[in-house]
Order: sequence, then structure tokens, then C-alpha cells
Amino acid sequence: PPGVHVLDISWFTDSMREGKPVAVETRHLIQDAFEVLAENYEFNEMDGSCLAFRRAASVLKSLPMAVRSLRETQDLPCLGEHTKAVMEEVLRCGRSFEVEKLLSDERYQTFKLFTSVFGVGPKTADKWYRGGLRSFSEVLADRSIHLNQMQQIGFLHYGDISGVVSKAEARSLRNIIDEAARATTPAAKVALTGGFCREKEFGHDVDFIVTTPELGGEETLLPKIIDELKKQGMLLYCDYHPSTFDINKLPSPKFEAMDHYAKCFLILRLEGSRVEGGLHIAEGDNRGWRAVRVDLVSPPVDRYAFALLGWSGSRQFERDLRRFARAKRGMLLDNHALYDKNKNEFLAASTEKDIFAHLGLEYIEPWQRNA
Ligand code: TTP
Ligand code: MN
Ligand code: MN
Ligand code: MN
Repeated sequence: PPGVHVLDISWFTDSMREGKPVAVETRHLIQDAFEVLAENYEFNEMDGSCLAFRRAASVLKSLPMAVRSLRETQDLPCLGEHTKAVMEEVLRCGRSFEVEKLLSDERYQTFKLFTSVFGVGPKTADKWYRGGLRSFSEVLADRSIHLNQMQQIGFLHYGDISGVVSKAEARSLRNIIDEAARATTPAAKVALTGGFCREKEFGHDVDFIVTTPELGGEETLLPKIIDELKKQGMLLYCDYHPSTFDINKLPSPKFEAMDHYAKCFLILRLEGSRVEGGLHIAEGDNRGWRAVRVDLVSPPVDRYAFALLGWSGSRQFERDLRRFARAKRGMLLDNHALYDKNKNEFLAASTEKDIFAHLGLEYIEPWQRNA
């Protein structure tokens, strides 16, 4: 009803008690429809429209109950004409014809397939699609195509990497990274971040922040850990990016989503684990191991809180937090720092709680950040 705030759940719970029928399924139908549309905009590199649908999906996700009529959404933020039209269709017909058309669209299907390969983005997918290619076998048979190392490894381990990573696997990897870090740098600290620190059951990779208590100690940390993993025969692929972080260059004119810390995107061989029902293109099936994606980032210890908040995600939560900081507080937040434009100064923080406090927000735990 008018005047009900998006976060006020009493109205929804009241209608539940009155026993009104609630289409729980509809909620997923709408969110899935939004995701397909967002994805298609991503394929077409229409970032604005893509974000609009992701944001709308995130607003619906934040509601305690499914939306039952368009009228209920009139006070919700971030819902535009197009999103509302899709919603109305799903509420009325149980499906969206625009989405169904996309799902059976050859271009959408092919982009979805190609971009599911590690190292293949919309640009490469577009090139292959325009070259008339529609399947992996066509791509792999085409002699005019040069696959870079990332894409080669992406095809090689396709079945494993496109499968989900479980919590148990994340735990094993935590021990492995812990040991590799401490074997080379006894004082090293390892923290689980990304989706698994938000207590998600499954992920597409496992993310860690590693640092040392002493400033500067982080500079050699990642290369050492990578060497150690290699020595143990676990390293299948490593894309290492040295730090480009320069404290004197803050604030950057445009606070960015990507950060300047040393980081590596890895594919590790995890023993005693396998992907159920994975589609293996180039590997035998009788293995006692699987390939798994791992990200490591190593900020200097005095930047730790900002790096942790940035890497804890979700991406949508990060976007919204930054937008809130800018629009409502006149502050710039990124993975490196918080800058107060009113006072023209940086605000120091040694914990995530400090950052929430600077922003005048109640602290919320990572599992509450699954926007
Ligand atoms: P992801 O690992 O992509 O996402 P996720 O862990 O939330 O979900 P999943 O892996 O299960 O799909 O990214 C984790 C966070 O790291 C995300 O909030 C964005 C952030 N990030 C950066 O801040 N800088 C970077 O360079 C990268 C690669 C990620
Ligand atoms: Mn992740
Ligand atoms: Mn992801
Ligand atoms: Mn990641």
C-alpha cells in the first residue's frame, strides 16, 4: 500500500496471517525473468539496462514475500516501466513472452554457451557468433581461431569450472591456502571472503584475502604462495597481477570497482573431490580430483578493512553501498579508501564496522549482504 516502506515487513506478514494465497513461485519466475533480460543486455554490452534489471531483481529479493500484484510495487524503488511490464506479464500469465523469446533465440543461446567458458566475454562471443560459430566443437575445429591461454584452460577444464563449488570444498581450500601462506610467511593472515563469507552454499570460485601484520610484507606474499602451490603440484593455471596501488594517488578521480592490489586468478587441482554430472570435454572421467577457481588478493595491512568490505560482496551490495555513500553522504568509497568530500579528507578504518560507522549505517554481517 502507499506509504509502506520497502523494508517494513509488517504489512506482508499481516497478510500472511490472514491466510491470503501467496504465489511463492511467482517471485522466482520474476527474478529469473529479470536475470535472463539482464544477461542479454550484458551480452549486448548495454550496461545501463543490465544494471536496471539486476537492481530490480535485488529489490524483489529484499522483500520478505512474493509480489502478487503490480499495485503492491508502486512504492518500491528501482522499478522502471520495462521491469514493471515484465512483472505484470508474469503475474498475469505466469510467464514473460519477451523472456521466452530470448530463451529460444539463437544469438542469446550461443552467447550464453560461449561466455560460460573461462576467459570468454561478450566481445569474443560476438566475434565467434558473427563468424558463424554456434557450438564448442565448431569453435575448437576452426583453425582461424586463436585461443589465448585462459580460454585454452577454460575449455580444458570446462566441466569442472562450470560446476559449482561446495562449502566443504571451500573449507578444504581454506586449509590449503592457509598452509601454503604460513609455510612461506609464518605471520601471514588468510581470510575467506566472497560468496562463502556470505554463507552461500555454493559458489563459482573461492575468494581469499591474504596479508601480513607488517606493512610491506604483503609485497612478496602472493608470488610465494603461488610458488608453494606449484611445488605441491596444485597449480593448473595462474593469472597474476602485481600491485599497481599507490597511496599517494588517492583519491582517484573516478572511484573504481576494480582495485589496484596484487591479485591472482587461479585454477587449482583439488584432490579427493569431483564435480557430479560435469560435462567433460577433454579429460578422462576417472579422476580423484577436480579443477577449481580460486581468487587471492593481497592488500597492504592498513587497507585491509576496505579490501575486505569490497571483496565480501555481493557485487550488487557493493554498488548500492558506493552509490549510497556518494549520493547520501558525499563520500567516495572503493576497495582502497573512504574519502569525505565535505571535509576533504580520508576516513581511516581498521575494521568493516568502522566503515559502516563513518557512513552512518548500522553494521550488517556479510550473510546479510546477499543483495
Ligand atoms: P566473485 O568471486 O565474482 O563473486 P562472489 O564470490 O560474490 O560469488 P560467486 O563467486 O559465488 O559467483 O567476487 C567477489 C567480490 O570481489 C565481488 O564483490 C567483487 C569483488 N572484486 C573486487 O572488488 N575486485 C576485483 O578485482 C574482483 C575480481 C572482484
Ligand atoms: Mn567468489
Ligand atoms: Mn561471480
Ligand atoms: Mn572471485
